[in-house]
Formats: sequence, structure tokens, C-alpha cells
Amino acid sequence: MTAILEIATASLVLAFMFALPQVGSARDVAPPAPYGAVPSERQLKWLNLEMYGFCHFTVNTFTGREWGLGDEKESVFDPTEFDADQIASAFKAGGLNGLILTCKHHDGFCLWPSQFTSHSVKNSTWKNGKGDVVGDISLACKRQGLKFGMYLSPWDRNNAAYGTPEYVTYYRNQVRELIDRYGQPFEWWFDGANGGSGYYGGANETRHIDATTYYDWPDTWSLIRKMSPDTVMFSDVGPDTRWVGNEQGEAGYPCWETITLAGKDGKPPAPGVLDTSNLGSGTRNGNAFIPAEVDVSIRPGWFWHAAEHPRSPENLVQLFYQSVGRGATLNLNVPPDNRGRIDDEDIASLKEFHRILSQTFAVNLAANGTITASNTRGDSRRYGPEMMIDGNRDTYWATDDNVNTPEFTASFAKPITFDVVDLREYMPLGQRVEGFEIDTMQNGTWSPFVTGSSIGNRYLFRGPSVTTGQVRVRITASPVCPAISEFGLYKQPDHD
Ligand code: FUL
Ligand code: CA
Repeated sequence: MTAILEIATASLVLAFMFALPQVGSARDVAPPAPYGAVPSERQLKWLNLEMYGFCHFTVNTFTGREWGLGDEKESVFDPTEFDADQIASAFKAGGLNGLILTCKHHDGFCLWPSQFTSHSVKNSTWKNGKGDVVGDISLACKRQGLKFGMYLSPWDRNNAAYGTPEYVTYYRNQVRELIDRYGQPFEWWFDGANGGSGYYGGANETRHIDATTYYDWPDTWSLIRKMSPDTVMFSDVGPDTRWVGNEQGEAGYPCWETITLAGKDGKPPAPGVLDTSNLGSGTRNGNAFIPAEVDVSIRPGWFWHAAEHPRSPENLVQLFYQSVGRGATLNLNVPPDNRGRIDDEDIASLKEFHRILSQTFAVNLAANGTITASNTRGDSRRYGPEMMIDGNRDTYWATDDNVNTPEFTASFAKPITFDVVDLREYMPLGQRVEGFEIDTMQNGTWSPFVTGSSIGNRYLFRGPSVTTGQVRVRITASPVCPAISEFGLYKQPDHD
């Protein structure tokens, strides 16, 4: 009886021991200290979206202009077959995770029946003035599982008060109205463009404002923070995401998530007035965490024009690699046509773009390998290299403090063939790595595959197709121990 009891107790103790982490319990080992400027919770959630779309739609869709003058009659806005669900489902089909609508562009025409102006859909003939594009699109986004974001142009070529303090109040009234009526947007887009000339209630003149002071942005930003704490605010200078400095769809490499913004002409940085030369690169060890957003159109113009055509799927894939793959987000504009629908040609490009990316990233070949590292923080499984192939951005490999240039190797029982490398840093601890090299084993010697600097939220590299039994990643420069959350090796689908 006693013997049986003893055996039972011993096996219980044994089972208990095996349930515990083998070496260095997770609880013993403190995580690495954060490095430099770190993201907010709202930035982290938004970074994880990676790509979403712009939707440029207004009177310009009917006049053929890119910047409306502000004197367009409301009747100009007259889509013949407006279909919000068709628009939202086209974005969805492209793999975009959100839609940012131009609720009002520079021409001042409002796509919702604003109580603060007569220059809106309520005075158009469309739906006898009963239409509401913002309402319809925001609901369609909800139905499609897309996030909904708002663009409200600060420059207004229609409003008579533009240039006076009264207009800034008007702008803020519309901010309140939009959030009250249509809910909290995932992103708010503040355009820095201020062209000068306009209709301005019939004045037809050129008005210049001092963009560093006129809009008093800190007040408008705090209004949005209060009403909608999770909204990520975009402008040339953030506060949450910055312009990448071009509209061609390309982040720099490196494109650091941090930046130290610089003003212009002795003035502090403000949307529309700043030194734009470091927007694309960011600043290594910059004083603020403000990742770049790459905004680019699927067509030559931001608005739909009959004679223009969309980019090819392969071109869209290239945009993805040079934005998301450099640590930025991609905001791809897909403009509805004058029927109020997304053209079939654009949909075909979007679908194929989505198919190529989905197929590429369907199987992480690295996850079939055995992954070993030169150092693991506190020898704890919690920070082990296998945390990089678990498909979870919240787990990561880290090394002991002061082990700043470690390496890891993925070994495969059967050789793999890949042409895409994917790395992610664990962003809550800040951007740490500033140099790395990737090699593959070829006939018993390491052969260089790619050398990089920044990783950040995501680093993607497309290279030649390589067959190998081992891939090695060496961190060659980092001021602190690295914290890498994911490592992937992928093979792009073959061309037809
Ligand atoms: C620019 C604007 O002037 C364009 O019309 C467009 O809206 C683009 C996204 O931003 O500054
Ligand atoms: Ca992970």
C-alpha cells in the first residue's frame, strides 16, 4: 500500500517537474528594457493592419479635375449607380483592411449632409438630396469587416470664411459632427496641401495662411483624442503616423519608425511646412515614434478619370514590398468612377494582387525547420528562437543584455526553396536592430543572401530563388539586445 502511494507521489512530483520550464523559469527572466521612443497601443494596433485603402470621391469625379475649384454646383455630384457595398467589397477583395474616405476634399463639397454648410450632398440632385455617401460607406465597411477612416481637407476652396478663425471653428464642428454621426474612425487623415487660390464664397481670390499657426493643430488633435482615443492621426508630422514624403508609393530603406522632425524657414514643423527630406528615411534614434504611411493611387490620379487605367497586379505587389516590407503601412487609393462604383479593371488588379500575396505568405517554410540561436535570454524558453516561427507577433526571441550581435540558424531536414525573407521586431520594445546579414548554406559554405539595416514592424526582401538546407541570420549592429518576434521564409507563386 505504502509502496503504491510512494510511486504515485513520485510520478506526481515528476509530472509537476516536467510541467515547469526546463531551465530558467519564465518568471525569473525579466524582459529586455524598451529602447528609444516606443509605440502607443493605438499605433501598435494600426501597424498590424499593414495595408488599407484611400477612397477619393467628390465633384472631381464628374469634372475630371484633381483639385476642385470650390465653385462647383452641388448638382455636379451625380453618381448614376452608387453602390457602397460594391466599393467596400472591392477594397476587401484587394486584401485591404480599411477604407479612408475623402469626406471633404479641397473643393469643400461634403459627402455627408453637414449641418454646417449648404455645400453638400443635401443640395445635389443625387437621391433628391437625401443621399449620404459617408453614412453608406461607413456602414458598408462595417458589413465587410473593414475599418473606416476619415479624410477632411483642412484647405477649403469653397468656404467664405477660409483664412479666418471662424473657418477653424467650422473645421472642428465638422470633426465633431463626423465622429458623432459615423463613429470613431481608425485613422484621421490631415492633408498638408494649401494651394492658395479659390472660390471662397464668391470672393475668387488667393488666400494664404500661415500653416504653422493658422489651424492650431494641437487643439484639433486633442479634440479627436478625446472623442476617439484609438484614432491614429496622419499628417506630414504625425502625431501618430507621418507622410513618407512622396506619392509614388515608396518608403526609403531604411525607413526608421522613429523620426526627429525638422521645421523650415526657422519655423517649427507643421503639416505642409517642414523639412521633408527625412520623411522617407525617418531618423535612427529619432525622438518620436511616428512610422511612415505610404499613400499612393492605383491610378495616375487620386480621382477617377475616364482615360486612366489602374496599375498591374505585379506593380501593386511591388508597392507592398517597398512600403509594408520597409516597416511602413500602405494606403492604396482606389477611386470610384462616375457611376459611384469601382471599375472592373481595378477590381481585377486588386484581386490578383491579393491572390499573389495570399499565396506567397500561405506557408512559412522556416516553421518546418529547427531553429537554434547563439544566445537566448536567461536560457528561457519564453525568449527562445522558436518564438520567431510560432506565427505570433506577441512572442519573441531575445538575448541576454549586452549580447547585441547574436545569430540564429534555421536547419531543414529536406532542403527548402525560397525567395522571400520576412522579419519582424517586437515593436513594444522599440526599434533595436540596425544591421543584419542573411546567408544560406551552399555546398558546405555560407553564401550571402542579403544585408540589411532596419527591421522595425516588418522587413521583407524578395531575392533570387534559393534552395538550401540552412539559413543563418546574423545581427551585426544593435545598441541593445535584439527582440525579434517573427522570421519567415516564403516562395512566391510562379508566374503563369
Ligand atoms: C494631397 C492632395 O492635394 C491630393 O489631392 C490627394 O488628396 C493626396 C492624398 O494628398 O496632398
Ligand atoms: Ca512570435
